[in-house]
Amino acid sequence: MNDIKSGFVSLVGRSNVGKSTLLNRIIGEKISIISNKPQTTRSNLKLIYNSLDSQIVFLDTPGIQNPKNKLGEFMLKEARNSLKDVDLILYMVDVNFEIGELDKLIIDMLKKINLPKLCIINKIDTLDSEEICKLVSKYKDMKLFEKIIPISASEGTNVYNLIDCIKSYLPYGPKYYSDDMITDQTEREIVGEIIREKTLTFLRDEIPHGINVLIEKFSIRKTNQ
Ligand SMILES: Nc1nc2c(ncn2[C@@H]2O[C@H](COP(=O)(O)OP(=O)(O)OP(=O)(O)O)[C@@H](O)[C@H]2O)c(=O)[nH]1
Ligand SMILES: [Mg+2]
Repeated sequence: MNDIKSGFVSLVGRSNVGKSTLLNRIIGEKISIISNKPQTTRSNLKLIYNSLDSQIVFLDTPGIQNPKNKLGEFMLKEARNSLKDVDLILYMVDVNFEIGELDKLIIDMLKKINLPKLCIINKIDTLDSEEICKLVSKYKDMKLFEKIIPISASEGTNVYNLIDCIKSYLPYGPKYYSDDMITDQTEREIVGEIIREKTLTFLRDEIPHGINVLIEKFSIRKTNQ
Protein backbone atom coordinates (compact mmCIF):
# COMPACT_ATOMS: atom_id res chain seq x y z
CA MET A 1 0.00 0.00 0.00
CA ASN A 2 1.29 3.46 -0.90
CA ASP A 3 1.26 5.68 2.14
CA ILE A 4 3.32 8.56 0.72
CA LYS A 5 1.66 11.95 0.25
CA SER A 6 3.12 13.56 -2.85
CA GLY A 7 2.37 16.36 -5.25
CA PHE A 8 3.16 19.71 -6.78
CA VAL A 9 2.57 22.97 -4.94
CA SER A 10 2.87 26.45 -6.42
CA LEU A 11 3.83 29.40 -4.21
CA VAL A 12 2.70 32.74 -5.64
CA GLY A 13 2.37 36.30 -4.41
CA ARG A 14 3.69 39.81 -4.86
CA SER A 15 7.39 40.49 -4.98
CA ASN A 16 9.32 40.62 -1.70
CA VAL A 17 6.69 38.88 0.43
CA GLY A 18 9.19 36.13 1.36
CA LYS A 19 8.39 33.21 -0.99
CA SER A 20 12.01 32.18 -1.57
CA THR A 21 12.88 32.66 2.11
CA LEU A 22 10.14 30.20 3.08
CA LEU A 23 11.14 27.55 0.54
CA ASN A 24 14.82 27.69 1.47
CA ARG A 25 13.79 27.21 5.10
CA ILE A 26 11.56 24.24 4.28
CA ILE A 27 14.29 22.56 2.19
CA GLY A 28 17.01 23.50 4.70
CA GLU A 29 19.39 24.70 1.96
CA LYS A 30 20.02 27.96 0.14
CA ILE A 31 18.73 27.23 -3.35
CA SER A 32 16.60 30.24 -4.21
CA ILE A 33 18.21 33.66 -3.89
CA ILE A 34 16.78 36.32 -1.59
CA SER A 35 17.02 40.09 -1.50
CA ASN A 36 15.16 43.03 -0.07
CA LYS A 37 14.65 44.36 -3.61
CA PRO A 38 11.59 43.36 -5.61
CA GLN A 39 11.72 40.87 -8.50
CA THR A 40 14.57 38.74 -7.21
CA THR A 41 13.28 35.38 -8.45
CA ARG A 42 13.16 35.42 -12.26
CA SER A 43 11.86 32.01 -13.32
CA ASN A 44 10.06 29.07 -11.76
CA LEU A 45 12.35 26.87 -9.68
CA LYS A 46 11.53 23.50 -8.19
CA LEU A 47 12.46 22.95 -4.55
CA ILE A 48 11.76 19.43 -3.33
CA TYR A 49 10.88 18.58 0.26
CA ASN A 50 11.41 14.93 1.20
CA SER A 51 10.31 13.23 4.40
CA LEU A 52 9.50 9.64 5.41
CA ASP A 53 5.83 10.08 4.57
CA SER A 54 5.87 12.73 1.83
CA GLN A 55 7.46 14.38 -1.16
CA ILE A 56 6.35 17.93 -1.88
CA VAL A 57 7.58 19.55 -5.09
CA PHE A 58 7.33 23.30 -4.51
CA LEU A 59 7.47 25.84 -7.34
CA ASP A 60 9.11 29.09 -6.32
CA THR A 61 7.82 31.77 -8.69
CA PRO A 62 8.65 35.36 -9.65
CA GLY A 63 6.66 37.96 -7.72
CA ILE A 64 3.52 38.98 -9.59
CA GLN A 65 3.81 42.56 -10.87
CA ASN A 66 2.67 44.79 -13.68
CA PRO A 67 5.29 44.14 -16.37
CA LYS A 68 7.35 47.15 -17.48
CA ASN A 69 9.53 45.38 -20.04
CA LYS A 70 10.14 42.03 -21.76
CA LEU A 71 11.79 40.57 -18.65
CA GLY A 72 8.73 41.56 -16.60
CA GLU A 73 6.40 39.98 -19.18
CA PHE A 74 8.41 36.75 -19.05
CA MET A 75 8.29 36.72 -15.23
CA LEU A 76 4.53 37.26 -15.13
CA LYS A 77 4.06 34.42 -17.63
CA GLU A 78 6.22 32.16 -15.47
CA ALA A 79 4.12 32.94 -12.38
CA ARG A 80 0.88 32.26 -14.29
CA ASN A 81 2.27 29.00 -15.72
CA SER A 82 3.09 27.78 -12.23
CA LEU A 83 -0.65 27.60 -11.52
CA LYS A 84 -1.15 24.88 -14.12
CA ASP A 85 -0.76 21.19 -13.34
CA VAL A 86 -0.32 21.54 -9.58
CA ASP A 87 -2.23 19.94 -6.71
CA LEU A 88 -2.31 22.94 -4.39
CA ILE A 89 -1.74 26.71 -4.57
CA LEU A 90 -0.14 28.74 -1.79
CA TYR A 91 -0.79 32.47 -1.91
CA MET A 92 1.65 34.45 0.24
CA VAL A 93 1.08 37.94 1.57
CA ASP A 94 3.24 40.22 3.71
CA VAL A 95 1.65 41.47 6.96
CA ASN A 96 3.00 44.92 6.22
CA PHE A 97 1.47 45.32 2.74
CA GLU A 98 -2.02 46.73 2.26
CA ILE A 99 -4.25 44.64 -0.03
CA GLY A 100 -3.50 46.56 -3.23
CA GLU A 101 -4.35 46.44 -6.92
CA LEU A 102 -1.83 43.66 -7.55
CA ASP A 103 -3.31 41.50 -4.80
CA LYS A 104 -6.77 42.03 -6.30
CA LEU A 105 -5.42 40.93 -9.68
CA ILE A 106 -3.90 37.78 -8.16
CA ILE A 107 -7.05 37.04 -6.14
CA ASP A 108 -9.17 37.34 -9.32
CA MET A 109 -6.77 34.99 -11.06
CA LEU A 110 -7.02 32.48 -8.18
CA LYS A 111 -10.84 32.64 -8.13
CA LYS A 112 -10.88 31.14 -11.62
CA ILE A 113 -8.79 28.14 -10.60
CA ASN A 114 -10.58 25.14 -9.22
CA LEU A 115 -7.88 23.87 -6.86
CA PRO A 116 -7.44 24.01 -3.08
CA LYS A 117 -5.67 27.20 -1.99
CA LEU A 118 -4.02 28.19 1.27
CA CYS A 119 -3.22 31.77 2.24
CA ILE A 120 0.11 32.26 4.03
CA ILE A 121 0.49 35.48 5.98
CA ASN A 122 4.25 36.03 6.31
CA LYS A 123 6.50 38.22 8.49
CA ILE A 124 4.38 37.91 11.63
CA ASP A 125 7.57 38.68 13.56
CA THR A 126 7.02 42.32 12.56
CA LEU A 127 3.43 42.78 13.81
CA ASP A 128 1.55 42.36 17.10
CA SER A 129 -0.86 39.47 17.53
CA GLU A 130 -4.02 41.64 17.55
CA GLU A 131 -3.18 43.04 14.10
CA ILE A 132 -2.36 39.53 12.84
CA CYS A 133 -5.80 38.28 13.99
CA LYS A 134 -7.52 41.14 12.13
CA LEU A 135 -5.63 40.24 8.98
CA VAL A 136 -6.51 36.54 9.30
CA SER A 137 -10.21 37.51 9.52
CA LYS A 138 -9.89 39.70 6.44
CA TYR A 139 -8.57 36.81 4.35
CA LYS A 140 -11.10 34.37 5.88
CA ASP A 141 -13.91 36.70 4.76
CA MET A 142 -12.81 36.30 1.14
CA LYS A 143 -13.98 32.65 1.31
CA LEU A 144 -11.36 31.72 -1.24
CA PHE A 145 -8.84 29.89 0.92
CA GLU A 146 -9.17 26.53 2.66
CA LYS A 147 -6.88 27.76 5.47
CA ILE A 148 -5.16 30.99 6.49
CA ILE A 149 -1.76 30.30 8.06
CA PRO A 150 0.32 33.04 9.72
CA ILE A 151 4.07 32.34 9.69
CA SER A 152 7.48 33.92 9.93
CA ALA A 153 9.62 32.42 7.17
CA SER A 154 12.81 34.01 8.44
CA GLU A 155 12.29 32.88 12.05
CA GLY A 156 10.64 29.57 11.20
CA THR A 157 7.48 30.28 13.24
CA ASN A 158 4.61 27.90 12.36
CA VAL A 159 6.47 26.49 9.33
CA TYR A 160 6.13 22.86 10.49
CA ASN A 161 2.37 23.32 10.95
CA LEU A 162 2.26 24.71 7.44
CA ILE A 163 4.03 21.62 6.04
CA ASP A 164 1.55 19.34 7.85
CA CYS A 165 -1.34 21.35 6.49
CA ILE A 166 0.05 21.15 2.94
CA LYS A 167 0.39 17.36 3.24
CA SER A 168 -3.26 17.07 4.24
CA TYR A 169 -4.28 18.54 0.84
CA LEU A 170 -2.02 16.27 -1.24
CA PRO A 171 -3.02 12.89 -2.67
CA TYR A 172 -1.29 9.59 -1.91
CA GLY A 173 1.09 8.93 -4.76
CA PRO A 174 4.58 8.14 -5.98
CA LYS A 175 7.77 10.03 -5.25
CA TYR A 176 8.47 11.92 -8.47
CA TYR A 177 12.15 12.51 -7.68
CA SER A 178 14.81 10.50 -5.85
CA ASP A 179 15.10 11.22 -2.12
CA ASP A 180 18.45 12.98 -2.43
CA MET A 181 17.21 15.49 -5.02
CA ILE A 182 16.26 18.86 -3.55
CA THR A 183 16.01 20.98 -6.69
CA ASP A 184 15.86 20.85 -10.49
CA GLN A 185 18.64 23.49 -10.69
CA THR A 186 22.16 22.47 -11.64
CA GLU A 187 25.10 23.42 -9.41
CA ARG A 188 26.22 25.85 -12.12
CA GLU A 189 22.80 27.55 -12.16
CA ILE A 190 22.75 27.85 -8.35
CA VAL A 191 26.25 29.37 -8.35
CA GLY A 192 25.20 31.88 -11.05
CA GLU A 193 22.16 32.88 -9.00
CA ILE A 194 24.20 33.33 -5.81
CA ILE A 195 26.56 35.66 -7.70
CA ARG A 196 23.51 37.58 -8.98
CA GLU A 197 22.22 37.83 -5.39
CA LYS A 198 25.55 39.33 -4.26
CA THR A 199 25.49 41.85 -7.10
CA LEU A 200 21.95 42.92 -6.10
CA THR A 201 23.16 43.45 -2.54
CA PHE A 202 26.61 44.96 -2.98
CA LEU A 203 26.64 46.62 -6.41
CA ARG A 204 23.17 48.14 -6.50
CA ASP A 205 24.54 51.61 -7.39
CA GLU A 206 26.89 50.26 -10.06
CA ILE A 207 24.81 47.80 -12.04
CA PRO A 208 21.19 47.66 -13.23
CA HIS A 209 18.70 45.52 -11.31
CA GLY A 210 17.96 43.51 -14.46
CA ILE A 211 21.47 41.97 -14.57
CA ASN A 212 21.95 38.34 -15.57
CA VAL A 213 24.92 36.13 -14.69
CA LEU A 214 26.34 33.56 -17.08
CA ILE A 215 28.91 31.10 -15.74
CA GLU A 216 31.61 30.52 -18.39
CA LYS A 217 34.00 28.44 -16.33
CA PHE A 218 33.29 26.50 -13.17
CA SER A 219 35.92 24.52 -11.25
CA ILE A 220 36.76 23.47 -7.71
CA ARG A 221 39.47 25.63 -6.16
CA LYS A 222 42.63 23.73 -5.12
CA THR A 223 43.47 24.26 -1.45
CA ASN A 224 47.04 24.59 -0.10
CA GLN A 225 46.84 21.25 1.70
N1 LIG B 1 10.99 40.30 8.99
C1 LIG B 1 10.88 39.31 8.10
N2 LIG B 1 11.46 39.46 6.89
C2 LIG B 1 11.31 38.44 6.00
C3 LIG B 1 10.59 37.27 6.30
N3 LIG B 1 10.61 36.47 5.20
C4 LIG B 1 11.32 37.11 4.27
N4 LIG B 1 11.76 38.30 4.73
C5 LIG B 1 12.56 39.32 4.00
O1 LIG B 1 11.79 39.80 2.89
C6 LIG B 1 12.65 40.14 1.79
C7 LIG B 1 12.17 39.44 0.52
O2 LIG B 1 12.35 38.05 0.67
P1 LIG B 1 12.35 37.06 -0.60
O3 LIG B 1 12.31 35.67 -0.04
O4 LIG B 1 13.43 37.40 -1.56
O5 LIG B 1 10.92 37.43 -1.23
P2 LIG B 1 10.24 36.85 -2.58
O6 LIG B 1 8.77 36.83 -2.31
O7 LIG B 1 10.88 35.56 -2.96
O8 LIG B 1 10.59 38.02 -3.61
P3 LIG B 1 10.64 37.92 -5.25
O9 LIG B 1 11.57 36.80 -5.62
O10 LIG B 1 11.17 39.26 -5.65
O11 LIG B 1 9.24 37.71 -5.72
C8 LIG B 1 14.08 39.72 2.22
O12 LIG B 1 14.74 40.88 2.69
C9 LIG B 1 13.82 38.73 3.36
O13 LIG B 1 14.90 38.66 4.28
C10 LIG B 1 10.00 37.14 7.60
O14 LIG B 1 9.35 36.16 7.97
N5 LIG B 1 10.17 38.22 8.43
MG1 LIG C 1 11.89 34.99 -4.69
